[in-house]
Amino acid sequence: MPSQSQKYDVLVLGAGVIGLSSALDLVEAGYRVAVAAKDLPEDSFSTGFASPWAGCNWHTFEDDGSSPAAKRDARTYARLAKVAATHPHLCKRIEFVDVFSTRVPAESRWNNDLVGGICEVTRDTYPIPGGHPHAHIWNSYIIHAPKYILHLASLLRSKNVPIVRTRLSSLDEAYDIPSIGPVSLVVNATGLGSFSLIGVEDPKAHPARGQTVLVRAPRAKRCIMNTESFMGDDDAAKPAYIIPRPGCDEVVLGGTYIPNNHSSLPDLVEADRILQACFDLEPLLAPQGGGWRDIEVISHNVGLRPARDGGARVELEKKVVGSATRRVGRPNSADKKQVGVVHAYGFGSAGFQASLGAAEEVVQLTNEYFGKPNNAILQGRQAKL
Ligand code: FAD
Ligand code: FLA
Repeated sequence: MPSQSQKYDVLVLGAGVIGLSSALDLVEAGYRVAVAAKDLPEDSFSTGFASPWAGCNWHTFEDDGSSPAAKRDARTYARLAKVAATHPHLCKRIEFVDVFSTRVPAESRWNNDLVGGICEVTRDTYPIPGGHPHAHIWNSYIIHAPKYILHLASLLRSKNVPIVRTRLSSLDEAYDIPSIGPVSLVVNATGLGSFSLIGVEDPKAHPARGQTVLVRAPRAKRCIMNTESFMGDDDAAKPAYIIPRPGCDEVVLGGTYIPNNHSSLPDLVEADRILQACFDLEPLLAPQGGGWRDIEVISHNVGLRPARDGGARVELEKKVVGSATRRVGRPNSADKKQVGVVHAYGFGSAGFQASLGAAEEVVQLTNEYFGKPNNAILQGRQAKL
């Protein structure tokens, strides 16, 4: 059970979509939570974290519906219905078109039932974007990523959860941050930070560079995805995707997925390739009668996805902290303390679409650490987003 002598039960390290969603579900489950991070949701232009740069949609990349990642995606899809109903400027269910060069049976996709059915069409019977031979038409969610994380932060603050700015060099420091005080459980939601955070230093964690072009295109209303080669190594067919943002006339055009590339500098040749490929899929991106060069560009952006070989790490680790928490000028009060860490990082391309499912797992692992039953989740209690 949490200690009553401490002000907070759990410190969530990281204020991207995973840390914030987890913090909200933890509060709802009755925990006293604080959040600390070097990049905060207000830092909408910081390339120090991934969340503000997401497209952002729910478009699962899982093949197997029974995988932990697919389960997270499924829970998030279910919960996004409520977000869309209450905050349509942050999240909206719209038409998605996935284009393919070869037939992909709709019934082979695990999310067919979850999303209310995927309709398989061919170009003989349907005007498929870009003239591709095959497509799936279905409905899913788009999210305004930078506004959504601000919304999560504002919900947390309204529940008196402090969100403090700090950059830690070691995980052990998180157990006694000066403005927060001692905690015995830390949620490690540091994304790419888990590669270099002392005490985690996960060699499987790496960046996957994603370049996008943010444009103004009030006529483009559908999410169109040509992601056959996404995350693959087929250079011939580079991915292109069009993701409108809810509540405004902005559209995110993508994109690239380049593992182990740390550069946040946009490549303008790549930007032209994205604009052309997206215009081929959706001529409504340009003003009436215009070509791809007439698309109104707002900004060229790069975000580094927190990828991880083998997928996201969501697990409880028990450990002892002590000597590494000792910092120059600070008393050595935390020597040899038994603590826990719930890791929740490495979500790559899927942090938003996995976020609410991942948050539920974080609560379950937190309950496990504190020896509490997991009935809060079973009874369907989650943060009201
Ligand atoms: P981050 O957002 O990176 O947050 C990490 C947090 O940890 C930050 O607050 C950071 O400051 C903090 N931190 C790190 N190290 C330290 C430290 N040492 N000390 C203190 N704090 C630290 N996902 C989708 O689901 N759908 C999409 O359509 C989608 N599109 C994308 C498009 C692009 C171009 C990109 C780049 C990403 C996209 N993603 C999408 C992926 C998504 O953005 C990420 O998976 C998600 O943002 C990861 O969230 P996170 O909270 O794990 O990490
Ligand atoms: N998840 C998004 C990305 O990572 C995509 O770029 F759906 F757009 F692919």
